[in-house]
Amino acid sequence: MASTKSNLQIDSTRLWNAIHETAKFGATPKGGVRRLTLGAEDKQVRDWFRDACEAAGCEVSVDALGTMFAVRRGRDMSKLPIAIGSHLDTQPTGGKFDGVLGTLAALEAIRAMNDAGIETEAPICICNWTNEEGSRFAPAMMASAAYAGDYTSEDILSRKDADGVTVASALDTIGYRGAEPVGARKFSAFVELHIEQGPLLEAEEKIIGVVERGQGIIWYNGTISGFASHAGTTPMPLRRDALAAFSEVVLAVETIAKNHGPHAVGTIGEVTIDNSSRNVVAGDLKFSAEFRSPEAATMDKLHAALQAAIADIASRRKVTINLEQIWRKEPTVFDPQIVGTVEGATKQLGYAYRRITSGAGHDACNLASVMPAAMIFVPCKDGVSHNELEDATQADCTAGANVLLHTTLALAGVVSALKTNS
Ligand code: HGY
Ligand code: MN
Ligand code: MN
Repeated sequence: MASTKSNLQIDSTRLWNAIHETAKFGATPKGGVRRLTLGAEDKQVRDWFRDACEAAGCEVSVDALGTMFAVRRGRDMSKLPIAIGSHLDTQPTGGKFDGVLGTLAALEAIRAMNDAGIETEAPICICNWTNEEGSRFAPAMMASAAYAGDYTSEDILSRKDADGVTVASALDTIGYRGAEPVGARKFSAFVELHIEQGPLLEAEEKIIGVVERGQGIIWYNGTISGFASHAGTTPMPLRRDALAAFSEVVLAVETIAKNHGPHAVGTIGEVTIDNSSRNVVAGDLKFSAEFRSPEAATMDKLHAALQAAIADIASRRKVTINLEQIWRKEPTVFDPQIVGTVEGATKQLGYAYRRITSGAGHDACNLASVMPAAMIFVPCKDGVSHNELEDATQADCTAGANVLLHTTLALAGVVSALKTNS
């Protein structure tokens, strides 16, 4: 098997240009990206991605949930492909790098292999997983969760957004509801490059994060029913104020997470007051909540503490609070062998690195339950993500893509390399 010299590098400018070219699809005035899954902007970037993969000699197919697979042939097509990639959908006020870096770095790795005339033993498959963000349709990492068998395709296709649009009809609208059954396509491993979305690498001046684990996540949908009444005539002691009760729930989630630190986190990111009016005591509202922790046992404690807090708030305030757990993703332990391959590629390339746990959820966390998987992190500015200020440097993105390239070559095996960058 031929070896590739560690000086084989991706084309940094080409990757950087691709990242900024795709940022046009859903560009926001503040320099971010709003590209909700299965919307018009997602179709634009999907079309761009398909054309780019085909131009790089890949065969592109789409599964029943719209996930895109671009296969570069290997010498032995009987071998399962090495899968690399991430997602191209973003948060409503997302950035240019979350998901995009990993997907376009996978494309760039293929382009670099083409430039170097590299033939690999096993095929390689770039993946663009549908709806990683979970913002428009729950849960997050939706398509990779279905691929891993956590949900049926029928269940996911029936999921609705806030306007009542189903996943199925959104896929049909953008023309990305493929015929391929979800999970039919098998891989021998999956590796995902992603920005850290946290502050550690930047603070420690590390270029690469070799990701060993991922936090567990619990998602809830909640409702609070009090009693709508006149803001001017309802005495304070007689109120059954859903919004005041909700404010205690928000602080309870924050306090519970702080009490189970140092790694546990808790967030309430959404609330909708039914028929809100400035001079009506709120009667009914809906909200979402989530907890995360690297330990399953801590997740159980977070869950129990929230149940107790909810019961206390409801009885004191004479409101009804319903909390439905809609998703629980157990903590991820990535495959030690693949993690070692990532670490080996990082050392070979000479980048400063540390091992790290992912605070964010990723498609690789779902795939890790059905195949060997691992992740590569690079820093993002001030650790900021899920914000239009999200930013990363070209040098760090290039380093991450080089580690992805060499990890992929190590896993796929190199049959021949016509030339490497001298
Ligand atoms: O929620 C997450 O951790 C991911 O960014 N969707
Ligand atoms: Mn992401
Ligand atoms: Mn994200």
